[in-house]
Amino acid sequence: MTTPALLPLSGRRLPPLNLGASAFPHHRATLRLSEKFILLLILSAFITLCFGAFFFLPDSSKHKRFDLGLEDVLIPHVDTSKGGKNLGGFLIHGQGHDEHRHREEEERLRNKIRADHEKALEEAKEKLKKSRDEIQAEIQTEKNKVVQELKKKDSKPLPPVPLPNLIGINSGEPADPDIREKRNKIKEMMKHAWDNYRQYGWGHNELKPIARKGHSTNIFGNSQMGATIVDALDTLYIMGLHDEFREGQEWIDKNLDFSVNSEVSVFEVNIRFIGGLLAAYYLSGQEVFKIKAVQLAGKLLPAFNTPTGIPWAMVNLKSGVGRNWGWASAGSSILAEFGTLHMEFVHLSYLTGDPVYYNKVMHIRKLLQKMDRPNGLYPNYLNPRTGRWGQHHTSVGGLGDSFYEYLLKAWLMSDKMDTEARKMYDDAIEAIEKHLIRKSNGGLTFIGEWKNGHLERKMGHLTCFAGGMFALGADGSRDDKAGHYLQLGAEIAHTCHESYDRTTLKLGPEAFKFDGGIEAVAVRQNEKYYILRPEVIETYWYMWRFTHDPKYRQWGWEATQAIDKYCRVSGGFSGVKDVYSSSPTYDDVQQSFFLAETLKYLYLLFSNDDLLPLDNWVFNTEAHPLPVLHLANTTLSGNPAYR
Ligand code: DMJ
Repeated sequence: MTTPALLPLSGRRLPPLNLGASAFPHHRATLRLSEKFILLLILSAFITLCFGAFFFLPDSSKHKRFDLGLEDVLIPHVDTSKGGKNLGGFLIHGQGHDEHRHREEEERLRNKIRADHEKALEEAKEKLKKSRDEIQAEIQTEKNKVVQELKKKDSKPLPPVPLPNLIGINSGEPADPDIREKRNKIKEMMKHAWDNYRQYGWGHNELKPIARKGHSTNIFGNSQMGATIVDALDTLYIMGLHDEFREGQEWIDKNLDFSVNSEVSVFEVNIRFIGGLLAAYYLSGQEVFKIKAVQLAGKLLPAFNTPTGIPWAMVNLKSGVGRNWGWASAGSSILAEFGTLHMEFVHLSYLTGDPVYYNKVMHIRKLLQKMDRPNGLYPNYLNPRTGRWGQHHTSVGGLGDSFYEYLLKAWLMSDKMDTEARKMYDDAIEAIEKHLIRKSNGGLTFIGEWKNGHLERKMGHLTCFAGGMFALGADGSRDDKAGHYLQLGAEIAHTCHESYDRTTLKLGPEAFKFDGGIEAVAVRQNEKYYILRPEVIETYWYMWRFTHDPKYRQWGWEATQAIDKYCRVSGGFSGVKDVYSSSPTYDDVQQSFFLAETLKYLYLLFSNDDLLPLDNWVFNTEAHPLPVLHLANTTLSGNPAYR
């Protein structure tokens, strides 16, 4: 594998990014201790044999063998008076040298070998006197020592990597006083959410703002991993809430521990924790975030140990045992989960110089590329044992969404070098447009869901992110259809705004229909909730960045006011169970993505474009900004697109 130097990122020439295995001696397989012990015994038996044989041989043979071993050895020597030839401070032994000195030297070496060997024999005999259990206990102690050593290594600083150009991380103050005021209001909402979490839920994953205590769900496993802290860090940073940021950093430094017996969602932990930690690292430059991200990533790797390399949905952080969700079609992994690792994993390889992360996600991509796709669509379910699709359901909302997003963002994040990802995105979007995107009777463009050859005319709140994605992917689109995709983005933004506007609370339902005269309205009771989700606001923000049409700020402000009016409680912010009811009930959960995404996108919507410019930053699916990597001249193994 070639390892050429990286192109300069900010006018400096960077050191080579050596991604070969030899660059990571600690990653090489080490001999297991029990094997080492057996080898030691065999070796000492062998030495005994040789040594014994040596003493039984006739004297002449001994000298001959010994001389053979020493003849070509250079022994440091400065005395040339007795006929030796001095070559640069070394004497070539055996050319007219002093016979007596030679014999003395031989004798000294013989004695040393004998003493060393007797010691080794004694040790081996002692070991053999011990019971099997005692020997095993000793092996275990040695193993523990190695584990401790590795732990120490883990907390050592990682090799320094030149940072990409980090532009626009603390600006964006709008000149217009009205916009400034709105931005300040959003910052105040962030402070309210954070302060209450700080007071009532600190260290827990999320907050119950009404019960005023910690909250968690199975995606985070059963331990307190401070999901809200990690998810919120970069929002705090860009809002200039530096004291709060420092509090979060301190907690992470002291308390965030991944050696817990806890089964977590690989996808959620990747997008919220690894994404959040990496963004916090890039923004603040604090090493602790990078170190924690890498430690955590190491804990996710066993999830990839499946017959196909498609990871399990869940992994136990301690045992490394993985499995899939019980509800997934025929034991399948989920497209939006195993397909939403690319951005973070490429950054991990970039920062550590270790190709393992990159190789895992490229393996997934290659496997997907080879598979047949019904109607050119990617089904949501893939069995990690057989490598076959599960049910033929396709969605740009739940179960599918961020897979498409990450194809586009892989291309953007590679400084548009990863053309393979762009092609996969273009192909997928063409099939989606053909089979899933329709106009309702009332003229609203919507994205439906494909279920076994049938289009369900229903769109999820989650699907609304696609408006922003189409706009983001417009530039560079196939056949130069930039205008078309920007228009498609605007239409989706409009439809999603309608789904908010047609409710009592002016907040969007979880899913809405376009059927039998129903237009952008939820029908089933269990689809009427709003859980502080970001996708609609996310699309407003992208549309604002690309068009500067004031209606996007206006729509964003409507949503801000509705959230503040109906979701704010004295203990934080809560989701509501029915957006069509004038007296809503709360679900009593302040989701971590409310701080990571919803409030961040709102804040950016009312900031100038020079805060996190899209030419330099790509947001992961949890709104964590990661810098564009200028990898033009870097070989990352396996992907010709990077060469
Ligand atoms: C977030 O965790 C991410 O945006 C994810 O991709 C799906 N949606 C939730 C919030 O709705």
